Amino acid sequence: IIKGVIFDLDGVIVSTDSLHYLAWKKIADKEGIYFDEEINHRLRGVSRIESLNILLEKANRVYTEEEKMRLADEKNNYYIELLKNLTPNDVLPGIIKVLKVLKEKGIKIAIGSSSKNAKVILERIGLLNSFDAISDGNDITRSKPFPDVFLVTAQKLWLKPEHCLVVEDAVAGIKAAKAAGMFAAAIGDAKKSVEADFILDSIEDLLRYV
Ligand code: B16
Ligand code: MG
Repeated sequence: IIKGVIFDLDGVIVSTDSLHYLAWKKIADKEGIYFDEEINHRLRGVSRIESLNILLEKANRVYTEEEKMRLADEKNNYYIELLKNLTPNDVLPGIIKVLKVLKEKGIKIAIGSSSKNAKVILERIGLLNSFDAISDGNDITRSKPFPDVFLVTAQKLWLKPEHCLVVEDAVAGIKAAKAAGMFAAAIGDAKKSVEADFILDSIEDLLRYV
């Protein structure tokens, strides 16, 4: 029995995944490093610094820790600039309806994101006060595929992991949900995950499972 649904943010509630791509692409181009959409899928759900490490796999030299910190900061500054253009119109289709139905059914709703910018994003899209709990990259040190962000969220909801269902667009996020002992529903890129309990062709499909 599902008592709480934990939503990933980037790629599930709002398409900030495409903004992450633009910001990383700018860094890659400046550094002369090959980067494409395929590599970008691997950055879904993982932390900023781990994302940079994946991007640097294609670099032809070694970067110092100091250089890495500078590049990660630079990327985040571009990304924050891009976030300023977000409005409530950027909430992905079907989300508002699904949140409303879940609330009506008495199911708790939460955000479990790896992003340190999660609250800024939720504020911009007008959903900061819509959830029973929000956990993000500031609550944890190990990001997805570790289960930490979802376990913290379940605690904030006062729910056991086995009563929670996670909605994710990242393969790393599905792994994290399963490692947390929760149900996992995959949408978008995560549909290729073999670990997901449910595959969603659209977010409304979620309502079949709760
Ligand atoms: P930031 P999610 C994740 O958010 C993104 O999918 C991932 O691409 C990003 O690297 C990570 O947040 C960290 O984001 O640089 O803003 O702290 O999908 O877990 O909501
Ligand atoms: Mg995501």
